[in-house]
Amino acid sequence: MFDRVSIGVKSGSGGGGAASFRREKFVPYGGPDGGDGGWGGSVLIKADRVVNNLIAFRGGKVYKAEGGVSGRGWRRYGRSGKDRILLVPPGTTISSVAKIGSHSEEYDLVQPGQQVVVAKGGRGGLGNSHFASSTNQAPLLAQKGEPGEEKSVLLELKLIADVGIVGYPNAGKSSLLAAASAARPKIASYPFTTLEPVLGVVEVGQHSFIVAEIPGLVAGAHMGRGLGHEFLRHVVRTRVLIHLLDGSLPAPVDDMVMVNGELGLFDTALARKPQIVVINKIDLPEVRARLGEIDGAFSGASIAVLFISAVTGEGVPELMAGVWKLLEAAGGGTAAAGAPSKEFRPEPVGGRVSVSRQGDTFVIAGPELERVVAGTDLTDPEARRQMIGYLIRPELRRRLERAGLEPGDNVRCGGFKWQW
Ligand SMILES: Nc1nc2c(ncn2[C@@H]2O[C@H](COP(=O)(O)OP(=O)(O)OP(=O)(O)O)[C@@H](O)[C@H]2O)c(=O)[nH]1
Ligand SMILES: [Mg+2]
Repeated sequence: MFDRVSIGVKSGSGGGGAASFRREKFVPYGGPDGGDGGWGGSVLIKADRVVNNLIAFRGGKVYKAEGGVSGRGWRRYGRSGKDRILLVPPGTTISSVAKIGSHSEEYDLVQPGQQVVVAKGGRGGLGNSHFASSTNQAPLLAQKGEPGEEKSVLLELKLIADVGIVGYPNAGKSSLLAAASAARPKIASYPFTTLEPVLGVVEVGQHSFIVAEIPGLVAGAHMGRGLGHEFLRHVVRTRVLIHLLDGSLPAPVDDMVMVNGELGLFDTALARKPQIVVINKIDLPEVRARLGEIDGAFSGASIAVLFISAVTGEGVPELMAGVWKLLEAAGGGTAAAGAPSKEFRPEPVGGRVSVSRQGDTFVIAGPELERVVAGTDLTDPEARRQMIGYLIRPELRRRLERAGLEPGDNVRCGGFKWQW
């Protein structure tokens, strides 16, 4: 199963705003009519049953959405860029790779149709009509579109199962799944027969729930021994665990402690899930002979155990009825009842402006303002004059002066530099 992959996503940049003026037959110099740029397309991830694995995302590609188109004269808006929608199987968890100092965000796509915006398209730039004022009726200023967001996201497919069967290799997990459901996992007398989680639907009366066999765990699985702990991520969403123990092994209590230790080392939440402890292979005479001894060992540890034979089916219906009771008590319905989690929010767009001194230059920094600098043709002297007027609004001017600005000093915003 290909169930964990990291991909790059990049939303489209917004289109630039236009700087243009109305031209009419008898109006030699009309008002500003530059339209705004369109929004950049966003990248979305959507759960859809048409896919059942993440193989298509192998290769670490960057998935890009289309950019917005620039605005034009006659106040014509630029067209918005098309969104890019990536389809993943229901049960996929999406997490953004944490930036230093921030938490990574996580989103669960449980039900088909659920979707999340992982990279929000950039806003379009403002056309010059927005820059008209009583003092500037022929603005040459326009704003560049906001750049798209680029990030890397981790996709992880977590099976949606209500119940996980965990235990040592060879304990009989596949046999139990086969006895209780229509699933037909491979069963063999050697360890690690099951290499990937297998699902089966179990029916108890009118009810049904999904049971997953988790590949065998051995001591040190959390350090990669045996098949490692890779599969435990599928257990995270289950609500009840069947802890299956091989009754023919010498010390079932120790085996249980070992497996629980591995669960806890993977995720402490796993160790806290309700468990039903089950001794398997009671059809074997040597096991049957020590049922009392085994029962005593577990009750010494205050643990109630059930006894079954996955081969003959003895005790299996009682076990599944008990599992259903626990599920009902846990509430929340069966399968696909994933924990709600928050949506990715696009980074807050910075309207903030800062003023700082860097050597002999005073720097005005602010994404909104810098986009106006980037969107305006500053080879035109009139546009440069207007830009200075636009940047040094009274409140910014006060801040610059407080920072020690004096006539003759250099001031810079984005790529635009001038002398005070
Ligand atoms: N006698 C007896 N043998 C059993 C029983 N359950 C499983 N076995 C045998 O134990 C061996 C392992 O069974 P599996 O069901 O493949 O065990 P598993 O836990 O899925 O093993 P892995 O997938 O390798 O971890 C097989 O030879 C089974 O026939 C049982 O109830 N009684
Ligand atoms: Mg198996």
